[in-house]
Amino acid sequence: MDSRLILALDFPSGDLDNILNSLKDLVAGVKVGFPLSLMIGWEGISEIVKRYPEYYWIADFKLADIPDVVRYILRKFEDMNMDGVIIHLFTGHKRYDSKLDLIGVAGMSHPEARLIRENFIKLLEIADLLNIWGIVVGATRPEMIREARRRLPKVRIFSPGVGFQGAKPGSALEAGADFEIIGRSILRSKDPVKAAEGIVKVERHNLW
Ligand code: BMP
Repeated sequence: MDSRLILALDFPSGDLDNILNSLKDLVAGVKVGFPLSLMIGWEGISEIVKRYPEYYWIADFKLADIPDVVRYILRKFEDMNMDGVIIHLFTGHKRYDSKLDLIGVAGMSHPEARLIRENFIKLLEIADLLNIWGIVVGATRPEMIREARRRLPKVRIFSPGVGFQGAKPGSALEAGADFEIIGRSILRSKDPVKAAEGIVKVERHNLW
């Protein structure tokens, strides 16, 4: 699928099946984390992942623990049929033998993420050493996306911070990201499909 939009399914206001059915042609993947897990539980998450295999599913719990614990969690996410998983890089990591695509946090979108920002190059180096599949870099800092792209030409870059947090749709892609992760601008809109259509149109216009 040619969409570069990943839905952050944090705060769904309507029926989950409605949302997931109606966005199939617009959204390439869905990111789930603590908000939805606390809302519908692990069983609920597991069920929607299995019900909608057409999406690329990302487990976003920003793992930052010792390797044995991370390894256990990765196995559980594999059992849930997740496709990708987001881990923190600042804890240092082994190379995990996992079927999941590992996506490391290299930069964050909120202004308070100063420590992470100050160590951005080091985090990119860790990502490189691990030969990691993907990284997260906030869309609110396009210069960081450009730097990540320059240093790691092959890594997949996922970029949150579009819409509600201020970055314009398409701007992260333009800076070199592969996907924009967007939640509230779609889910809090009166018409989520229309909102997603508008975003995809701009993203395509900028890119293709
Ligand atoms: P929204 O489009 O509603 O701002 O959602 C952004 C999503 O991306 C949230 O799920 C948030 O946890 C995640 N995210 C982020 O906003 N900034 C980061 O630096 C890293 C994230 O994972």
